[in-house]
Amino acid sequence: TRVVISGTGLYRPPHVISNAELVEAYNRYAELQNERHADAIAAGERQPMASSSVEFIEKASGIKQRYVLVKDGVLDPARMYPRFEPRPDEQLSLMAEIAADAARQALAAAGKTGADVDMVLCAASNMQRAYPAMAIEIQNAIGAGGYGFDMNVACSSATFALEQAVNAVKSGSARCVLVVNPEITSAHIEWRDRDCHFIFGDVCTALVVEAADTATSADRWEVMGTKLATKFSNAIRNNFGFMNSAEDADPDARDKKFRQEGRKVFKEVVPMAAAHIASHLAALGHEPTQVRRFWLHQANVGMNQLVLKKLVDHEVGGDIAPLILDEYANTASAGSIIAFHEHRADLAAGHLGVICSFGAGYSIGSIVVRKC
Ligand code: CO8
Repeated sequence: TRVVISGTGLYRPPHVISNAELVEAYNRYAELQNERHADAIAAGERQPMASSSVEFIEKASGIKQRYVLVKDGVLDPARMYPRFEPRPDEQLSLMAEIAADAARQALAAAGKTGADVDMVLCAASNMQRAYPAMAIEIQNAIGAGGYGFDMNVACSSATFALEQAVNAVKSGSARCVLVVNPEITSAHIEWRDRDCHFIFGDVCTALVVEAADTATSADRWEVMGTKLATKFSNAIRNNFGFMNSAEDADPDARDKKFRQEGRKVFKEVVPMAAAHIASHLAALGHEPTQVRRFWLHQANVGMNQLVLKKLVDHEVGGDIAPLILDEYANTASAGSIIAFHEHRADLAAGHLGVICSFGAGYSIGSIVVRKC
């Protein structure tokens, strides 16, 4: 069975935080902490908190701003995390709400309705609750049949879900799969840590995957192959989990949010990602130079440039590897899908493209597609 991606959708949150606003709030927080601990700092028992800077952020990452679901709380130096209204069980949860929004756009693009969908994969780097699965709530919200389940492979959640979707259609387990990637990163980054406070943004992406012979959309992308890989690493880690309270852990401890050794990740993941893409393309009989567009994971501008340089042996621009991280920041698993969503309309039938994620795990997923 030939399988295609026949539609994509993007939910973009209503609020923007510029680097300047972010740095101003962080630096005020650091000042307040330093005043509070002035005696310990003077006695040499504590290091003062260093300030963040817009110049550092833009130079080190390429990020200029990020979208967030709520701005309230994040920029308050006395709080430094978002303030979400809790919802009763009877109300649609926030993750399901943004997923259903992106899903409706993707379904409309594919010329489908919720009733056509018989598998829902909710794939993201964190889930709002333990159970019932977010995917089942989303399935209900869009009026889909069949079945749904959640998946978490951190930044590679979307590409790993795409392979499951493709295989489900090939095996006959499903006819039309909806993959959604609701990433509410603002609730699991540490806004009080200058090393990572600038990195992430909120967003939700959606994809419709179905057999080529049921697809009616004019914008169809045949999936030529998928390749997934993982290799254990502690360099990106978050210890939040259901055992925390039973371990008498402090819920506010630093290890209960996103943390990473950024330099190590950069050094280790770049060669892995480049080799992964090269071997995947080779297995399909293609050279990297034959690829019209790479929609790469959006974590760091330098990282993407280096992956491409290793692949094609020269610098490439946004026409070959578009960037969206200046506007969206790192949106975990959604990044490469946002790039695919926003930067594919100019490609022609026969053009080859690669969607590739890389991140925590480590995990790498590549999807080779061809415009129908
Ligand atoms: N302002 C000013 N200075 C700073 C700041 C700041 N905000 N932050 C750090 N510095 C300082 C450091 O303290 C350091 O000082 P010193 O030299 O005195 O020690 C100096 O600047 C240089 O710091 P780094 O070496 O850390 O700087 P880098 O140039 O390496 O840039 C990056 C840091 C941007 C983090 C870079 O290393 C990077 O992008 N690495 C790749 C990271 C990556 O791709 N990670 C994958 C992300 S994980 C993921 O995508 C999904 C995870 C799951 C989702 C989680 C959602 C919440």
